[in-house]
Amino acid sequence: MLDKLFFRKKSHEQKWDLDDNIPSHVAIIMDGNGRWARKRALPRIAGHHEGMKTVRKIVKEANRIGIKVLTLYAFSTENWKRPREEVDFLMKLPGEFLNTFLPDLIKENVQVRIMGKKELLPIHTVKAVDQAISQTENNTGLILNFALNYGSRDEITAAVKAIGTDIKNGTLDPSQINESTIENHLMTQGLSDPDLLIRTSGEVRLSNFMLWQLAYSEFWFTEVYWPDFSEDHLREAVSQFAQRGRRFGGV
Ligand code: V07
Repeated sequence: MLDKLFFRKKSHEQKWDLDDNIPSHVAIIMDGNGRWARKRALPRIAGHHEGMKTVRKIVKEANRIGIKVLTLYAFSTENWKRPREEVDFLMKLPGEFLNTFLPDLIKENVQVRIMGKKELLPIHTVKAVDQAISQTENNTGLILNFALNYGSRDEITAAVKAIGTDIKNGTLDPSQINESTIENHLMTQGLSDPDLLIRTSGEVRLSNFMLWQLAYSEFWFTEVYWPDFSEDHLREAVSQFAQRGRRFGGV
């Protein structure tokens, strides 16, 4: 099985067989950029910049594998607590990433999406991101979904607030609330739940990432720092996913 999935198709452009059980939606917590830099006696921002290049590599490979949705945790609601200079640098990365790679992403039919609160983001970041969203909104290939100023508790709080407003307006009765009601108010509306969560750099926790959506997902952890994460690591994670049976609480 591992042979079949991991080696036979490696380095070929062909998509994997339909019955290979490729995860449709893969979510990644891209951790370890700062530690990657420290190991090399470089500033943390050098790690973030290298991590941005890894994003490009992994998007390309995800597309090649046939993954439909790739959600990447780029900036959390907690990341504002970092030093001012680091936050300023991070906020320039979406613009730099898109300046460098958007033409390629368009050629590859990738659709860029964002989830998170736009409010606190600098205007230059919002502009870069909005432009990419509108330029790719009709693309039908891989959905590249960046979590930017995202926190899952924040997302759920906003959903509850909106549902409360619907009730107050009389457009919703509490007896009608079901799981779909909640899903339709989350920032992932229209996307399937992640089949596979990957976290790099050896930390084994969720850090306020997609708490609702990851309820039934498989988790795959690696000690590798995000800037060192390679196409082969992604294939290894996908290949292990394909071998695990998921039961959704059934038998
Ligand atoms: C960021 C690079 C990856 C490692 C994690 C932290 C640093 C790509 C983006 C991005 C975001 C939105 C968008 C296009 C690109 C990004 C931040 C940090 C804040 F539309 N990488 N990357 N954004 N890092």
